[in-house]
Amino acid sequence: MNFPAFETLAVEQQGNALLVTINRPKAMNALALQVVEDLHALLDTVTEHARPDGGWPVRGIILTGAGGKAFVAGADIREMSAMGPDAAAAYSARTHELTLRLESLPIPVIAAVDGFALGGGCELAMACDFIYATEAASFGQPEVNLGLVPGFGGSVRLQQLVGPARAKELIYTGRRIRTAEAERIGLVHTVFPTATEMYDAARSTIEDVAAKSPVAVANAKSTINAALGLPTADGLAAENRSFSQAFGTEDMQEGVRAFLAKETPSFPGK
Ligand code: DAK
Repeated sequence: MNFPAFETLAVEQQGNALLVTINRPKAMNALALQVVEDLHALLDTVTEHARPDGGWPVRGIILTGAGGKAFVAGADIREMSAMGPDAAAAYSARTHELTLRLESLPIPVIAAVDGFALGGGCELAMACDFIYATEAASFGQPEVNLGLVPGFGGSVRLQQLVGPARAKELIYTGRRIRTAEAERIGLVHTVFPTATEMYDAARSTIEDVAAKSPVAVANAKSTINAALGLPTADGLAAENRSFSQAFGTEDMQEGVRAFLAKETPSFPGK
């Protein structure tokens, strides 16, 4: 698999996982527009090859930050200070599009957070399927300190994860929270003592997923995302469509056949 040369990303395939590292450690991996554009270019390549029947061995992405101090410390404040309304609108459009693309990928994306995940960094992590973090990580939406409001989906995704009251308290105060609290309120999925253990667990999760039907995993992800925030009856209708479509897939035939034959399934990804 060939990727274009990225100015701000390091990309490495590890088994079935693609480890994507935002690599601007001197600026705490702040989300400059170039980072957003590099992530788009990465997703162009992934989307091209990660179709369930695409035969590509990457079954999940681990998104992280370089340097051990930060996942991402937010939008690049220096770059933002030079923006006028037009540049801000273009930045806004590209960043929103990026989070929607992460959510619509047919494979899971795990945010692996060691250090600061602030502002746009916390929002980028929330656009992943779930967040693994080290004990040393911290999270927050400090935009109010800059006279800003969350602009990268935080007003929407934070309350989906932790509920509106907790989201409001965190956003109104800009307070930074440690991983233990982030886990308690449902923002972080699992906490690890060290970064090594976190990356091992993320890889292991993706290897677990890689043994399953790629079509079923992709459908589960799109159905859960589509059902988010819908009235219950509409969410159930989305699930019904996805469930019935599964009966037309070769993966479902293979999974059921293998179970009845007491064999390990070999999913064709169709
Ligand atoms: N942008 C640019 N540079 C940053 C940065 C950032 N967000 N965060 C840190 N840096 C740089 C620092 O300027 C410093 O650079 P030098 O001075 O060495 O050149 C270097 O990283 C190290 O930072 P510190 O010296 O401050 O290191 P400390 O360990 O003392 O503190 C810190 C680390 C992360 C707690 C602190 O740097 C900090 O508070 N950083 C700012 C965090 C923050 O406020 N983030 C939220 C930014 S607002 C939008 C989409 C998204 C957004 C907005 C709009 N649209 C779609 C329109 C998002 C907005 C935000 O994220």
